[in-house]
Amino acid sequence: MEKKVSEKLPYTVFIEGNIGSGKSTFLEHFSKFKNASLIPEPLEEWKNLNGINLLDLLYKDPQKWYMAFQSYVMLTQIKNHIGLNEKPIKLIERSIYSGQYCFLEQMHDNKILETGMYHVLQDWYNFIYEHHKIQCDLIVYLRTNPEIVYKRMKQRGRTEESKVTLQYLKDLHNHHENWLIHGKFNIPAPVLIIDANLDRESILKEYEEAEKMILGENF
Ligand code: TTP
Repeated sequence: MEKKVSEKLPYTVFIEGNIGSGKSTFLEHFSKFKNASLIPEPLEEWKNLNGINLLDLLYKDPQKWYMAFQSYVMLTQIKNHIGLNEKPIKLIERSIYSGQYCFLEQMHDNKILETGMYHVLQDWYNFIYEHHKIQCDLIVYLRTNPEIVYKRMKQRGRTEESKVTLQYLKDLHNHHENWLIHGKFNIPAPVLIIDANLDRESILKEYEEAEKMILGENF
């Protein structure tokens, strides 16, 4: 009997790292591999949910909007995780794990999110892990210095992020480190650390050198 596409779980890589660490550039680099599906973050959906820009509202009034924003992020991420895939490799920008272990933790630590709301979202995450197989074979951690990503973020000039401070990026960096380096939370697959502080040209060279390691036997 012919195997259904959904039964063959693709070799799946999560691309993780701070805001501005170069996750989109990383994905672009891998577009030359035709056997890989590239799944960018659904940022446009977060910026336009029936005409409403949730990302903008989040930064304008985090206390009021974080819960709605993060629930929607979670929904769009789970769709990406469980979506059908016809190619043998899947490269995904971020994952449901960084949503929980980095952003949710950060908002709770900073007291943006009330503990009751934090527990509601935690329960949703736990429910998802219990009921869906989240395939992950490798995590690529684009490791950066917060000062560098802050500069990049300012240069990129995404209007919604104009209020993001260096301190916010430092805290978010620490949450990535706690998860992926210090093992504070579940790490679902081996982690490949890439120094993503370099300029664009040098970093593309580094990605090229890491291609084989990242794609494994699918290279
Ligand atoms: P990132 O997911 O870090 O994407 P990016 O476009 O900055 O990545 P890169 O420059 O490395 O290509 O963040 C996008 C925005 O969404 C950012 O403002 C942070 C916000 N965000 C949250 O607030 N909570 C979340 O759970 C996620 C995933 C993003």
